[in-house]
Amino acid sequence: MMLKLFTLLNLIFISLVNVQLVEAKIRRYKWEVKYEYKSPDCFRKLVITVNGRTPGPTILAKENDTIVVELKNSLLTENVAIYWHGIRQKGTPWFDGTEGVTQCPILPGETFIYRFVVDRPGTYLYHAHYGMQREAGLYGSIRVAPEKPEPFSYDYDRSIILNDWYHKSTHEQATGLSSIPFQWVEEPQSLLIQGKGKFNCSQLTAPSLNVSSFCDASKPECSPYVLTVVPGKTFRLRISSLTALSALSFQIEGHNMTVVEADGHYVEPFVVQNLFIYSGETYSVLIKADQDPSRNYWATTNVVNRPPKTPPGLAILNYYPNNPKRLPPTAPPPGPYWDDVQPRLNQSLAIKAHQNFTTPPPPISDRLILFLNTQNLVNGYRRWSVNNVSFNLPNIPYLISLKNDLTQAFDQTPPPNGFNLTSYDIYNIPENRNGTASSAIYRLSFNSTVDIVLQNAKYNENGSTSETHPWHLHGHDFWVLGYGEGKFDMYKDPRKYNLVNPIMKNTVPVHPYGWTALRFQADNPGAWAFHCHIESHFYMGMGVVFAEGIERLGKLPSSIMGCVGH
Ligand SMILES: *[C@@H]1O[C@H](CO)[C@@H](O)[C@H](O)[C@H]1NC(C)=O
Ligand SMILES: *[C@@H]1O[C@H](CO)[C@@H](O)[C@H](O)[C@H]1NC(C)=O
Ligand SMILES: *[C@@H]1O[C@H](CO)[C@@H](O)[C@H](O)[C@H]1NC(C)=O
Ligand SMILES: *[C@@H]1O[C@H](CO)[C@@H](O)[C@H](O)[C@H]1NC(C)=O
Ligand SMILES: *[C@@H]1O[C@H](CO)[C@@H](O)[C@H](O)[C@H]1NC(C)=O
Ligand SMILES: *[C@@H]1O[C@H](CO)[C@@H](O)[C@H](O)[C@H]1NC(C)=O
Ligand SMILES: *[C@@H]1O[C@H](CO)[C@@H](O)[C@H](O)[C@H]1NC(C)=O
Ligand SMILES: *[C@@H]1O[C@H](CO)[C@@H](O)[C@H](O)[C@H]1NC(C)=O
Ligand SMILES: *[C@@H]1O[C@H](CO)[C@@H](O)[C@H](O)[C@H]1NC(C)=O
Ligand SMILES: *[C@@H]1O[C@H](CO)[C@@H](O)[C@H](O)[C@H]1NC(C)=O
Ligand SMILES: *[C@@H]1O[C@H](CO)[C@@H](O)[C@H](O)[C@H]1NC(C)=O
Ligand SMILES: [Cu+2]
Repeated sequence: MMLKLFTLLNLIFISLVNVQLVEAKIRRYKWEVKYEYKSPDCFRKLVITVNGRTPGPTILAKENDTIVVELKNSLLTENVAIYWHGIRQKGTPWFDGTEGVTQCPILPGETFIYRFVVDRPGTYLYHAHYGMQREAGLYGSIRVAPEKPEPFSYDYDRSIILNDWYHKSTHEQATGLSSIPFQWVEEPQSLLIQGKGKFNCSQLTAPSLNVSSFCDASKPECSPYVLTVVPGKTFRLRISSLTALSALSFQIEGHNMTVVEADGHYVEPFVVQNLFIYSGETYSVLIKADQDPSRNYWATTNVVNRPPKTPPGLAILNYYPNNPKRLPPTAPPPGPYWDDVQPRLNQSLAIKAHQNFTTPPPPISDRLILFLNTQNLVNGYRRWSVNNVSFNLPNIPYLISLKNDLTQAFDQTPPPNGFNLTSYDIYNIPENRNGTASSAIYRLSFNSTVDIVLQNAKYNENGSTSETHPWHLHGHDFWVLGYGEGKFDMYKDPRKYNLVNPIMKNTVPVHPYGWTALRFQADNPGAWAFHCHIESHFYMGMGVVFAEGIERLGKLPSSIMGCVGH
């Protein structure tokens, strides 16, 4: 009875919160970031929390509100920076939160104030952007309510972040990735749904270990996430992924999902049983609670693209007023076959801008940049590269060195604008795998229209497939002009671009042995990272930086310059 009452109150409370959103214009948050022992998947380890929680608090705002986050770094011996994923930071490029690109790190004990406008409705995220801290647990949701009516309706609104989870610390992982011999992070131990998973503690038995002291499946903390629905009602689920590595599918037993939003843009609705989702993406789906209300159902997430060694993540879709803890009577539905690229490509192709919310791209672009994704050896270290160049962050953040003409701060040679694909075999790795590393950046003419084509290839001698890379752009949304299989043909393929109703996104997958074409307007003065959203890949150099319109920027706030000598 108590549980039922609690659930009902919870539903009422959420409705009240939604109503309250209408008035305030400045939303202030005081956050303290620190390490704490937590057991998100029953295994106890040090995680980074925001105000004691992981995922951190959800930011609820209305279109054009100003968000002010006063962030105290209580990590004791570690820097931090928080990135506002999907927020374009028009006029405030210094509050993007990307350490090394837009700001100096926030030192232990320091308080830093982020202040920015959420100028579009939609589903966004925040997460650490320093080292590999994101996967230590520093992440959460941003939900921006619209001023205008949306092209769909629903009764309740929920945010669910999917994640994968490692038991090793990020420091141990980073050390392995930057060692000779290279030590890969391997597959994650668990999948988390809204911060909750279940690792099988029995796998840890060893005579000398008291496993229950650090892995305890009976902890309420790692009970499955419960999504309570009211029969007959329609729920908007804002599903996002912040995985460190995994590409995921998400499904709800017995319920189809209608996709209505992607990365803050309304989608021409389409129905899926499995939603494929890559790290850095956000979607809204609608589900109707129209199944047998006398039982509960599974919500599951599975690894795709890599041979799954991680068990599925499980949550419970609870039909009110059933007991939310009652397990569904059926076995969780299996995920799609991990190595089947076709349905994933199909989903990518199915995502189009909603007919009433279409902003067509400029018909032609001013510049085409081709990025070939490869794994290289740089002085014997294994690195990810584009066009044979692996990215190194400089000591002084680009925004500061660009604004102050500190030409010594990073490599001034322009990086390669493309790669000769004619002579490159994407299905084999080259005999000479050596590459170089550089901190050079791409300077874009202000307000020019830029096309990017990302080309995938086989990545190492053991990989049977090439890997899906979700590329994420800071400071802009891009139009997704097309996806293709095989090698991009610079003369033929652009004729097939969708220039009519392409979706705009900030994160997009590049499928195995395929290419993805994007277009964006370089209209946001600042320095912006564009990188693979897989945590270890970006750490290994899979990214670039674009700079545009720096001369249009006013004085930079001194708060971002803590690492620069005066
Ligand atoms: C929010 O701000 C943007 C950019 O200034 C503007 O285009 C938009 O119309 C504003 N929205 C509302 C509801 O005022
Ligand atoms: C799209 O716009 C048309 C014309 O204004 C309107 O009739 C229709 O209801 C709209 N569709 C949706 C789904 O909002
Ligand atoms: C947990 O692991 C143990 C030991 O490997 C195994 O016997 C058991 O079947 C596993 N349980 C589940 C639910 O997978
Ligand atoms: C194992 O750890 C649990 C939980 O910390 C504790 O209650 C129990 O006494 C320990 N058992 C032994 C044999 O040390
Ligand atoms: C889900 O969609 C599939 C394919 O369109 C359809 O066969 C199935 O009946 C639908 N299931 C429900 C519960 O609506
Ligand atoms: C993918 O889409 C194509 C064309 O629409 C269709 O023929 C095919 O059956 C789809 N494949 C899958 C696996 O969904
Ligand atoms: C690749 O670089 C290594 C040094 O890291 C060097 O020993 C080797 O000769 C290079 N290979 C080729 C083919 O240039
Ligand atoms: C690309 O490589 C091909 C084959 O090696 C060569 O014929 C062509 O001239 C190269 N193109 C450019 C622009 O260098
Ligand atoms: C990549 O760069 C390395 C080092 O400069 C060079 O040896 C190699 O030939 C380049 N590879 C390709 C495919 O251009
Ligand atoms: C950028 O270019 C577009 C046309 O492509 C124009 O409408 C817009 O005013 C320009 N913006 C700025 C800030 O110059
Ligand atoms: C490929 O596999 C072999 C044998 O397992 C291993 O020694 C080697 O390091 C692997 N190479 C890469 C690039 O993963
Ligand atoms: Cu990647």
